Amino acid sequence: MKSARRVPSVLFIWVVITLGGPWVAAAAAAAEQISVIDPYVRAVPPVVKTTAAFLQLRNQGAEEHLLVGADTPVAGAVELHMHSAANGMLRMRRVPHIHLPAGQVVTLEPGHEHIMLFDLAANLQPGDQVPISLHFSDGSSKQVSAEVRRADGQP
Ligand SMILES: [Cu+2]
Repeated sequence: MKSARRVPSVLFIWVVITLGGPWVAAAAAAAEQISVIDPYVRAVPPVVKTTAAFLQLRNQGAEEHLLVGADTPVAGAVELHMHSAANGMLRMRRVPHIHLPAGQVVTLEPGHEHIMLFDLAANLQPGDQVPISLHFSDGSSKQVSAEVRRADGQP
């Protein structure tokens, strides 16, 4: 198994060396500087085709980055959302990006910012792992695996 895992990294290094230069160096920045803490997706009943993903993003870099989008094979569409109170109602709306200030941890949590998943392809069971790609403003992306959890936080 070890040799099988080595091939992609060798290929990756070859690609970076061969195609490298400023573009690749810049594109790698945000994804490398941002660590993802405790990503999860809220479980919903089978008839419900939308849900949300939550996580914490720690920007260990010296510059602010933006989360500009996400995608996952389990959803037909993905949007970045935030909640806002208007006329006593808690509404959510789409936002173009979420700010990730340098040196800070930004928490996407229920009632605040979240990653909205529409048109779920399959019923997600608690304990399932959902692959999510996070896209940053510098063009880099980070792949995370989010656990499906019940709304009450129990696995
Ligand atoms: Cu939403």
